[in-house]
Amino acid sequence: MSFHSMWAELLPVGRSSASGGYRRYAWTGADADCRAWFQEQAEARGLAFETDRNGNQWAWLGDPAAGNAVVTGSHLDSVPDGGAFDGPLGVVSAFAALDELRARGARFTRPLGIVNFGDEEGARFGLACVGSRLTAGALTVEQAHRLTDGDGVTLPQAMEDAGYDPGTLGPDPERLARIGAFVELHVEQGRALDLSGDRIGIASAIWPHGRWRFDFRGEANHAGTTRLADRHDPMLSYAETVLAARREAELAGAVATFGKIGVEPNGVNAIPSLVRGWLDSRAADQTSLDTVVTGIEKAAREYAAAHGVNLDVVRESFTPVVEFDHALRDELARILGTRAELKVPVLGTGAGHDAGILSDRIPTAMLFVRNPTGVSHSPAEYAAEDDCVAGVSALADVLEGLACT
Ligand code: HGY
Ligand code: MN
Ligand code: MN
Ligand code: MN
Repeated sequence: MSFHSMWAELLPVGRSSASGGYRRYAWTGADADCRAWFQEQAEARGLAFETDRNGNQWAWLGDPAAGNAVVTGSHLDSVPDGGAFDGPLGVVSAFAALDELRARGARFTRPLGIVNFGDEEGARFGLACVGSRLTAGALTVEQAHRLTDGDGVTLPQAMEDAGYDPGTLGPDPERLARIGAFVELHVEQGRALDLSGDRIGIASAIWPHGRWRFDFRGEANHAGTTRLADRHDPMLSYAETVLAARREAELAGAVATFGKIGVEPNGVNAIPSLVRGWLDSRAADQTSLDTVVTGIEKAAREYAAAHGVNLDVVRESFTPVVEFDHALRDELARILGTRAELKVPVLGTGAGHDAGILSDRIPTAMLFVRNPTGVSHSPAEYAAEDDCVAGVSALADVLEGLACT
């Protein structure tokens, strides 16, 4: 099946007709449809299909028990109103690259795995890379069982409702021990390749990044009768903090985003009692990231005090800088560098990935495909089909170089 036809088949799954964006959240109907698509692709190619203890899906050519497997793939879930390419491009390209290698008559000397990591975006339960974190032991079973969505549904309950047994969640060192290399192809979430005029790039590192929750607690009151001087309005402290985040990020050459907010009681005519804001901040190095978050928190505390509002700040997740495996990265550059038409730039990224979570357990690497506008986590996310096909061909070359005679 060609890249184009696979892409066309997956494209409508979980897509909103209103915005054209995706709502493929973990353990929902759209996720089930994506999972069914993955299993269909695997079985149509005669690959051994399995779902592991953490809900990640695997398709195997050869027996992984032989060890030293080469694995490729990504994720199929999305952020709220997300784009079509972030995640699915890596999974569709994996199946298409296998088809290309079979057409070339490549002979595999190592097991080849294709993976769909579950709940990479964390859109439903608020933590990114749940499937790969559990597998790598970077998230405990207790922590996973406490994850709860906006409707109060826990992760175990959501898995059960979707027909999966949450009792199996946990680290999977045996599985990781069988993998010699994981290569994730992903649409670039930025414009470096567009600016350099390249179709494909290789990842050098993932910036350190994290998520912090700012809880501003004030005093609920009547919006129409409470004098301004008598208010303890948490919305004001929150708004001033959002502006401070932008200032601190600019000063440190980092990024900081308040993209999610919760308001109680959330009434038009009520001064809020609670405003909950989630900060996503990332920087090229740890010192800059620490500087930004410290600066934002200091400003937030000053604003809260000025309005007689209480503030609690909770770090909900953090991923330290990921330097991808140098030997594997250089091997990809060697393999791809032999193709005349491809200069192969190496670039860092502020986006987190399953390859980053696994990088301290197994050698991992990433390939990026050009995104002409750089836009991601939006229905406008896009990659030209000829760049996607070039990505499939580059991935096929990499897999051939790593796993075939
Ligand atoms: O948020 C991220 O960086 C990734 O897309 N999950
Ligand atoms: Mn993403
Ligand atoms: Mn992604
Ligand atoms: Mn990923």
